[in-house]
Amino acid sequence: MSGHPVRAFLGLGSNVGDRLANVQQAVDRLARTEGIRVVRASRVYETEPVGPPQPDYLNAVVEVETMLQPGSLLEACLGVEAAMGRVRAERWGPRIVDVDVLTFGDEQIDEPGMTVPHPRMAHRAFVVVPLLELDPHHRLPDGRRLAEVRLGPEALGSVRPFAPPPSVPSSGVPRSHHIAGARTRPDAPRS
Ligand code: GSY
Repeated sequence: MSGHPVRAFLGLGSNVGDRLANVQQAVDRLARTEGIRVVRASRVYETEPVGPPQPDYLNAVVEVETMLQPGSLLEACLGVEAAMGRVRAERWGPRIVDVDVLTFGDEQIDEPGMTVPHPRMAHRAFVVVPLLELDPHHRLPDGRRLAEVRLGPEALGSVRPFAPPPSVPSSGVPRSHHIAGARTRPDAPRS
């Protein structure tokens, strides 16, 4: 665990079984993970699959505060996937649940098995649209704000609001006055 909480965004997706229940279960499991506090969640969107033909996804983004190091946060996300029965068969194939680390504070991490910010997030409407809801001033590593990303009408049309945000259970990590990567005012520079 690190000394102070870091704000991170996680992408959730499901296109197998009871998709909405899967997204909710992923939020619940994250909230029960030591060192993670789920702060809030975006609405749930139904999204057309990117990749090979497969059923539509439900996607959402959650904001968390975490005391974990990036690698441990990734492990926790993979642990949620495994606990929910995800078997990693086909790389771009259908899945019960997907929990991706999209951002970790302002850090840029490029290690085997972990690239953060997620390298394709700005190209994926199923990430951009829910993340915009939570952090409209979000800055990408190239300096652009997320709101400046121009997604074509086709990409935007592939993402439709489906359900209100999953409920966010309270979790044990205490609130801190200083969250790395968070802003005290929307336009303030990142801490
Ligand atoms: O990258 C996560 C899994 N995934 C998704 C997804 O979550 N949503 C949509 N719309 N398409 C996807 N293709 C893959 S792979």
